[in-house]
Amino acid sequence: MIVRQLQDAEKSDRRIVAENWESTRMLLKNDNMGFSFHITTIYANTATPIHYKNHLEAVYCISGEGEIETTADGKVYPISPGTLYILDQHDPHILRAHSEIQFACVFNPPLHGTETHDPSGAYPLEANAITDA
Ligand code: 9YT
Repeated sequence: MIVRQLQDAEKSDRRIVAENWESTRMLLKNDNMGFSFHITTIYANTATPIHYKNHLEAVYCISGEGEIETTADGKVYPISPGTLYILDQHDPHILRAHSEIQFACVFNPPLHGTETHDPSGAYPLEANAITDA
């Protein structure tokens, strides 16, 4: 059994800060659960191109407003509290935040911990691991 508190994780190297977002990775590959779990904040008035070629991801909106555009077909889906979007096709997309958005995200395979987007908007499969001290 493992118990972690977001407020503690935010003060550790589990918190990763990028240009348009920050994310606290509360559960990672080295927990051996087969997925990773993150609480992610997308900064207001940003647009982020993302393409998780190596990962499947489900994203649940806790708070905030925005939209997601799937790049292949130009479809736009609104995001509001209660929305879950599921990238089951490794869909390339643009994530737009109209206000600050808080998401809960699950990745399969799990992230190691320190990944940030590469220029194509993907995460590599191998990266440095965060380990609990
Ligand atoms: C919304 C979204 O795609 N979140 C991905 C997870 C987050 N950017 C992270 O932990 O890297």
